[in-house]
Amino acid sequence: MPRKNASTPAAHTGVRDLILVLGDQLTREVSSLATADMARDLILMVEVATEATYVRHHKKKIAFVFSAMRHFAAELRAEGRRVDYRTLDETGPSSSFASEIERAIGRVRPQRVVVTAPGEWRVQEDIRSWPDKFGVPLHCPEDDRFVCSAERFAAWADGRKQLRMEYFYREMRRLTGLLMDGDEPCGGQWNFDHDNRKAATADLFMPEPFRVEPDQTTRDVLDLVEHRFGDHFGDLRPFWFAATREDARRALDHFITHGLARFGDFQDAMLDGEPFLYHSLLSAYINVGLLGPLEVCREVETAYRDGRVPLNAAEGYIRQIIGWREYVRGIYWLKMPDYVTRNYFGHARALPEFYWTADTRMSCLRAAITQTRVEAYAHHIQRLMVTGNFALLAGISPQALHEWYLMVYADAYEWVELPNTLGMSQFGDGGLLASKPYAASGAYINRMSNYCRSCAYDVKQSVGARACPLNALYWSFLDRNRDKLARNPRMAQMYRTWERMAPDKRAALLAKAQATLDRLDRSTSGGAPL
Ligand code: FAD
Ligand code: DLZ
Ligand code: SF4
Repeated sequence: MPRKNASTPAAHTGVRDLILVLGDQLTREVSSLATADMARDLILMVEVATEATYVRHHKKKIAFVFSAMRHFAAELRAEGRRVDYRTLDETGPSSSFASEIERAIGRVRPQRVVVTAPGEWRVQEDIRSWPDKFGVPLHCPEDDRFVCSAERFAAWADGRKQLRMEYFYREMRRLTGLLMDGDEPCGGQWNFDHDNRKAATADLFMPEPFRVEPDQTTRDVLDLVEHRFGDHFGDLRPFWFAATREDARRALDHFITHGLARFGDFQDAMLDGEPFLYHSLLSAYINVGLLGPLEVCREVETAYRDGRVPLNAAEGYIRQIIGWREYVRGIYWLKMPDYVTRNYFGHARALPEFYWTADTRMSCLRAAITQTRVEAYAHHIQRLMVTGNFALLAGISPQALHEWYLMVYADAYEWVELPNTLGMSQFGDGGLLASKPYAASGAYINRMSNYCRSCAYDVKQSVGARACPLNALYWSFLDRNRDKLARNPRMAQMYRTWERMAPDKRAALLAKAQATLDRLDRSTSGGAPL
């Protein structure tokens, strides 16, 4: 952003509200802007060092957020709004939201600071301290871009023994009217998930992801990120994210035209060399506010009602957004700040080095981590059943893993990432979010992908040098957590199978698992990769 756009004190006198718009609040109708007065209020947007480094985000994530922020500020100015935008070069290497608010208050002496409630607990706590610190009243309207407010979720959760997503989702369907025929769900059924578990085959036609050529604003940001955050994880270029609402809308149209019809069938599939399959790649755009969650769902519903996509695709997609996305946010605000410390299994192993380097002989993990490094993206089943599953079986600290997921994905914000990682993927909350751990042996990955064909390990073997490491790790995970899991009715069958195994077979599996974990620990301190 050119220096001439920076605001001077003289340009912003007589300010009523100083409205701070955060990097994930890039929505024209966001609550802080909804009642803004063009003449008397000043919008503040700041690129700050702490947000880029509180975890060392993937380079592509920082570039995406900064570029989207700069484009958004330019759009607001084009509408005639007064915007004070501070680039990272202007705010400096130790800048934070608090330091920039303090400076702005000094510059323009507003009557009030206004900011839409932030998405993360840590930012909320910081903002709450500002009235005392800076002596200016604060107004923090709710973030109404979500279907379900934190209060509504708490009321729904109150008195329930189990918080099952499915029941919450039905309530959201009724509330929004999405895919409803009167009081009944379209097709007579709420959930078509059983139709959505097809494995992909390499001869399927794959849509190309929607790509945007970087404009000058994005190119400036790419140079900045390379210069300032060159040592962060991940490849910065090629960079092809949409950074404006207009381009994000085009990405949505592209997905509905080319991907949605098969989204349902192949939602859980994985294919070597195909990082995106029929996924929408919209999470980063929705999470910063370039697209509205309900806007996306309504377009998907229209595609179904027009006969362009089958019901299982539209329902499967809408469930992810008004079901899972809203549900994990509800859990986050219901359970923070303690939630982040939960560790049901007491897992404490360090994150393996290969989560950064992809240097592993396990083809499934190599593929998921390589594409994470290159694209700042992996689809849900890769996150849950490849990187998440391995960490669960190997007893990796859920907090270390949480930090990794928060760093490496372009769509990662704690409110959505933490419940998915700690709750869904690691069962760290002891079953609040998931009814059983998402733990699987190599057989699952072999069924849902073609990774095993190119792997150094043999998925059919459980012991021996070439055995797929996940197989023995799976049984040892069950064995060591018997007291925590055996009474779970959804785990009963697996425990019966384990108990029926011959004692020498069980001993061999446990010995193999221990050897794998020893090797993993040695590889983390410089030994040969697993
Ligand atoms: P699609 O497969 O096309 O799904 C459509 C949309 O549904 C997504 O864009 C997203 O908005 C929503 N969605 C789907 N699943 C979920 C879910 N479980 N929770 C919330 N929203 C969902 N999603 C994030 O947005 N940010 C994260 O930091 C994040 N971390 C995750 C960590 C783990 C361990 C796991 C298992 C999942 C995580 N997810 C996260 C959920 C999901 O993996 C991503 O939303 C999805 O992969 C994004 O890709 P997509 O847009 O192509 O999604
Ligand atoms: C993710 C992010 C990054 C990398 N940088 C900024 C920034 O410099 N300025 C900003 O306003 N927001 C940024 N964000 C998004 C914030 O981290 C996000 O708004 C908070 O975590 C609240 O959810
Ligand atoms: Fe992954 Fe095991 Fe298959 Fe290799 S054999 S790709 S480690 S599941």
